[in-house]
Amino acid sequence: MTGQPSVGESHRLRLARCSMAGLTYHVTFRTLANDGLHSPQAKTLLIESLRYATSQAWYEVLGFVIMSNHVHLILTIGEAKGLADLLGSIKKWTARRINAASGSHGNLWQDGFHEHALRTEVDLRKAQEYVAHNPVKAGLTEAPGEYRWCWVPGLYDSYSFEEVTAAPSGSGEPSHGT
Ligand code: NI
Repeated sequence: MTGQPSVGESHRLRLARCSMAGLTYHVTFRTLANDGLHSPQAKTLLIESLRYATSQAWYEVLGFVIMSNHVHLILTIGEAKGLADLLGSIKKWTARRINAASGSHGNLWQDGFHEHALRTEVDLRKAQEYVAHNPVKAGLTEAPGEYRWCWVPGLYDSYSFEEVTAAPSGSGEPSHGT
């Protein structure tokens, strides 16, 4: 057969390549520098990459928080890409864009990432609370849900995904600092 495979066929091929589709993970990845994601611009670029990958149905985002030197991301992966592939794409794209925006060179990210599979609703809820409480533990906000760079659907989503993404693109700091 030439040309495009039928939808059903490509679906089966992808499933065969990636048996992990549909699983949910809590993923953590870190910058080399302690302030690698300090600027609002860097955080915005990271969210843009999450949004792009979501639009491509590579995964569904079930929560994230962007701290100055690391990111927590809860996601259910789709059929097109495995977890390592997905994280590789996000890290590569954001490194290029964030370096370009800040005039930096070299590695933005530490190698690899830490992943934890979430197998039950209870696991998922615990991970979502953990993510949302990161800025509180860091002393950045009083309560979960107040941090500009955190979004957990159904729990702490006073900003829509789109509103979180629509961050100031200039150099202004958000009122709560990092
Ligand atoms: Ni953390």
